[in-house]
Amino acid sequence: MTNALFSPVTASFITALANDVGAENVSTAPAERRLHARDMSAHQEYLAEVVVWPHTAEQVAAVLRLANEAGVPVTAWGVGSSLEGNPVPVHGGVVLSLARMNGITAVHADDFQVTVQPGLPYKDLNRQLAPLGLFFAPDPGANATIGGMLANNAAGIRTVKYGASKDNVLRLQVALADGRLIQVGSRSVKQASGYDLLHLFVGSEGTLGVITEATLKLWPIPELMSAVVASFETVAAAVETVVLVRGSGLEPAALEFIDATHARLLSQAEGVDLGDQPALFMEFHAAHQATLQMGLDTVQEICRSMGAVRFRATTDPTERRRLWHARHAAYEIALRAHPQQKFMILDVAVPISAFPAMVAHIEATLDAHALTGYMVGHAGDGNLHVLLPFGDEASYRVATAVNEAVVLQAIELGGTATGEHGVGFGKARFMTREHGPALDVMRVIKQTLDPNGILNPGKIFSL
Ligand code: LAC
Ligand code: ZN
Repeated sequence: MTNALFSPVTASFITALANDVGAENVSTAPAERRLHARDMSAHQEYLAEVVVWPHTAEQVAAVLRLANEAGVPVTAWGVGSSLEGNPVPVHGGVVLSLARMNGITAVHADDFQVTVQPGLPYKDLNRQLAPLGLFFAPDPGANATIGGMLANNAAGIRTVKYGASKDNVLRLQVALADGRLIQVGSRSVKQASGYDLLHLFVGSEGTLGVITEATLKLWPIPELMSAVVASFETVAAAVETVVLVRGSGLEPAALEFIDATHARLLSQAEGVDLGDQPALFMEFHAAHQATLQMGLDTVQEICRSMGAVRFRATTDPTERRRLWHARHAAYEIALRAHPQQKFMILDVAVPISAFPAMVAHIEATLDAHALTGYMVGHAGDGNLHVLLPFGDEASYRVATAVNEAVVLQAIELGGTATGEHGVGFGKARFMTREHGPALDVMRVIKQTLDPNGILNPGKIFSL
């Protein structure tokens, strides 16, 4: 997409970039540009004109200063695992990859904190932290980078207990459009000092600044973990159980819902027996066996009272890992099952009490369009996805209409257009409806921090 607001990347601009970050960290090769043109969704791809790989915060700041002066757009890139086109360079310009800033800067084990560079994938971080008995809790599934997770406020399966990315960060260093480097937040867990700029940058999708360093909260790896799968005759019984389990005060570490079509699909693909009925996956963490057992007994009682047809609890690590692997890979498994098709991935969230109504609305909408969709959701926090296969222009239009109906219903129920995948360009058209005049306030903030609009243009607001 070309835009009169932006300048093209020129030979002298490339030379200046190479001066700032080193010629070996700048590429205009078509292959590199193609590798940074699309995310993991089916959203359209756009090519940047140049890809750069800075190694330091100062280099990130220098690239932004240069681009700001030249009027060239800059889109930050972690690993491209997002699902709403969030890091796709829709206006061309520079893709600023954080891939080479992927180290741990400092471990503050006694404070349960770690300071990292933004390009470090969270699974790699957790592998390195494991010997210390600590982990970073948000787990979006794909091996997203810390910077990308914070920029999009990614969440995942364990959010119900440990919170989303925004709840697990204390301090950021951010490069602004004009090349300033600022610190926001602090290493203190309690913070009451001035405006909460930390959380302004979290979820801003690279439109207000580029995260160059982050201090994260860590949790002790739980002593004991159990996994539970419970199947129900009806979707309604399964989702009502979700509300009861939350209400019991048990604090599940995960409380996931899958519908019958998805249960069948995952069972075939992963060799885990999930039956062919709507099911809940749960995980419980505890420091003592007795606490864990008491929790499991309560959960079993709740599930039975809701007419569960199967209930299986396990503390066996291999079985637990297989089960969660099947859940984490739900999207990839659906993709493999429909090799000729693409998927639209819905992502809405509602207050937990409205979750049954949200699910019922989705079922009715899919039925009305005679569509198969795979429902899967972080039910414990009211977050729901539908994976909708489409093959041609006509089925794409139907999927788009279903997405729209579901988003509008989520907003109607007091929820939001996106629980965890962010806005990108996929959800931009719903922002006015969701936020009303608050969207104008967001625009003012954007204008203040990025007056030339060079940072990830075309996201959140509109193309
Ligand atoms: C999941 C991704 C799609 O929950 O967010 O599997
Ligand atoms: Zn999800």
